[in-house]
Amino acid sequence: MLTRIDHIGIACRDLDTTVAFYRATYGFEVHHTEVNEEQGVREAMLRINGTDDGGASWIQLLEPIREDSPVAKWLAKHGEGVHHIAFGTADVDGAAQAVGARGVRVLYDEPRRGSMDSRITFLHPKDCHGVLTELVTAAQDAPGHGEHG
Ligand code: V0V
Ligand code: CO
Repeated sequence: MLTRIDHIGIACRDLDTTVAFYRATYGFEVHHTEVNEEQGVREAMLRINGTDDGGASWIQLLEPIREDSPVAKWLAKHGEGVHHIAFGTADVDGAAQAVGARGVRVLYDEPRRGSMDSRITFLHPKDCHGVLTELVTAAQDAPGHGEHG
C-alpha cells in the first residue's frame, strides 16, 4: 500500500537560513519552493534521490506563514525539528480509507493539495505513536499521469 518515504517534513523558524544550512553542510540544492496558503507554510523541497519523473524522496523544510498554523503551533511548543513523515502511495484515497477503517483518525475527508501538485492527507499523531503521518500521491505517481498531455 505504501511504497516509499516521500518526504520528511522539518519545521524551521527561518526557511532561508535553514536552506543555507542544508546547502552548506550537505550540498543540497532547492528543487522547488512554494507557499501553501491552506496549510499555512512556505516550503522548500530538497531532493535526496529519484528523478523529476518519480521515485523521489525529499526533505521538506517548512516555515509557518501564520501564527495559527500547525507548524507555528508546533514550533511554539517543541521548537525546530522533525514535524512529520510522509509515506508515498499511488492511491492516497484508498490508503486513507484503509487506514481509517483500522481505527486511525484521518484528518481530511478528501485529500488536499500538497507540494508540487501532490494529493495529501494526514493521520492524527496520537493514533500513530506520536508521529504526525502524511499519506501522499505525487503528481507523477497518480494513475493516468502523462496520458493526457
Ligand atoms: C501536534 N502534536 C504532534 C504534532 N502536532 N505530535 C507529533 N507530531 C506533530 N507534528 C500533538 C501535540 O503535541 C499535542 O499532544 C496533540 O498532538 C494536539 O496538538 P495541538 O498542539 O493541540 O494541535 P492541534 O490539535 O490543533 O493540531 C494537531 C494536528 C495539526 C495534528 C491536528 O497539526 C494538523 O492538522 N496537522 C496536519 C496539517 C499540517 O501539519 N500541515 C503542515 C504541513 P500533547 O502535547 O497534548 O500530548 S503541510 C505539508 O506537509 C505539505 C503542504 C506537503 O507535504 O505537501
Ligand atoms: Co509534508
